[in-house]
Amino acid sequence: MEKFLGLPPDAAAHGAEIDFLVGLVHWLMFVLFTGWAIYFIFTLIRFRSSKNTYANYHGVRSRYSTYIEAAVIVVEAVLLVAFSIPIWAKRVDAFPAEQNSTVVRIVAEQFAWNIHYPGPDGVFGRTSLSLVGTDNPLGLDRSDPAAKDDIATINQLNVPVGKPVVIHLSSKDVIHSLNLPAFRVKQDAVPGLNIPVWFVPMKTTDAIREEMTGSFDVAGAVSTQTTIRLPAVETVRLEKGGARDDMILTSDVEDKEGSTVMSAGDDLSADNVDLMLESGVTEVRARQKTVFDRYLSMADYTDGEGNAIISMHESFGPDAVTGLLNAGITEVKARLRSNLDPWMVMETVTAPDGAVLMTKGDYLGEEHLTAAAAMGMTTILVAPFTPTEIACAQLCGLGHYRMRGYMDVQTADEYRTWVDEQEAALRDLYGVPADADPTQVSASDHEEHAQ
Ligand SMILES: [Cu+2]
Repeated sequence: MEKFLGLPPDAAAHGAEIDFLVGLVHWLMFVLFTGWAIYFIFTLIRFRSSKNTYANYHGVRSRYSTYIEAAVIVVEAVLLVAFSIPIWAKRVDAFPAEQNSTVVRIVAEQFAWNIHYPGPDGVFGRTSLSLVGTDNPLGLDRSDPAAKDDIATINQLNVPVGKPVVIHLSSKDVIHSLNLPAFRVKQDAVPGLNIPVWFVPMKTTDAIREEMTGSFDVAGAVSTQTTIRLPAVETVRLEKGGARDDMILTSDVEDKEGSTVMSAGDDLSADNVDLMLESGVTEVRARQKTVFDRYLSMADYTDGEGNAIISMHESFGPDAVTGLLNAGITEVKARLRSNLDPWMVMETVTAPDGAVLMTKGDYLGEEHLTAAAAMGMTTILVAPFTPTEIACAQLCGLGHYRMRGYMDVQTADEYRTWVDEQEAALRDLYGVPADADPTQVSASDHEEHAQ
C-alpha cells in the first residue's frame, strides 16, 4: 500500500511508523469505499420503483447494518488507540535532550523560512521586533554577546545526519505549515506561539539523491524540434472603436513632433488605439500576439548588422519575436522547453574528443540535453536537485507556492565545515564573540568533503 501511495522517500527515524499508519488508514478507507459502493448499487437494484410501488413503513428489520457499523467503530478505535495516539505521544512527549541535538529556530513569513542557529555557544541571541527589517528578518540584536555567533539564513536549513534535530517553530504573520516531506514532519507555525518539533534525519541529502537516481528521456526532449513560422508584420489602419486586442506593435509609434506615443510590444487595445488616433497616427505596423515562450531557440539569430537577437536555448519572448520579424526572419528552428524541474546530473558525460560535457552534481540544463542528443545519448542519469526541500503546507497567501526552502542533510564533517564558514563570515562582520568556545570557532581547516 505504501508503495502504491507514492510517498516521498523516507529519511527519518520515525518515518516507517508514520508510513505504516498512513497505509493502515488507507486500507480502512479502501474497504469502506468499496463496501459503500457495493451497498449503494445493491439498494439501487433491490429498491427499484418497478418492484416497490408502495412505501414500506417498517424499515430495516435485520441487524446486519448495526453489526457493520459497530465493526467500523471498533477498527477505528483500534487505529486510534493502538497506533495513532502512541505515535503522536512520542512526537510531542519524547523530545531528545537539546544538548545532544541540533537546535534551530524557524520563523515563517510570507513567503520565506527564516532560520536561526544559536551558534557554538548554544544560546539564541536576543531578537527584537524593532530590529526586524529586510536585511534582518529575524530582528536579531547583534550587540547582544550571545547573538554574535548566531547563524541566520533564509530558506537554507543545514543539519548533520544521525543526530536529533529540534526545531522551535513560529510565524511572523499568518499561519504557515512547516513541511519536510522526506522527514515526515508537518507542523503548523502559528503567530504568537513557539511550537517545538523534532525528528532524526537518518540519510544525507546526497544519499537520498543516489536512491532517487533515474534516467531522463533525452531523446524525447529533443524530438520536439520543429520549425516555427512567425506571424507576419502587417500594416493596420487605425479606426475609432477599432481595437485589435489580438495584435501588438512591432515598432515604436511617434506623433508628428517626433515624440513617442506607443512602444513596440504595446497592444492595440481600445485605449491605445484612441490615444494614437488623438496624436494623429492612422497607420501602424503590428503582428499577431501569438506567444512562443514555451519554445527554445535551436540556433543563434542575429540582425543584418550582426547584433544578437536570440541565442541558442533562449526562449522566444515577445521582444525576441518582434526583433526577428524586424530583421526579416520569418522562420526559426525551435524545440519545446523540457519543463525541467531542477534535476541534477548524476553521471559524468564525456564527448568523443574527451571534453567533459557535464559532471555529477551539475544542474541539468537545456544545453546539456542538446549536447547529449548530438552525441547519440538517449537517456541521462538524473536525480532531483532538492530531494529534501522545505515546503509550506498551508495556503498562507497567493505566493504560498514560492515558499520553498532547501534542506541539506550533511555528514558531520560537511556540517562542521558549513558552520565554520558561516562563523568565519560572522567574525568578519561582528568580531569574535566574547563567550564562544575558541576551539569551535577557530578558522576552518576542513576540506570540502565530496560524497
Ligand atoms: Cu506559508
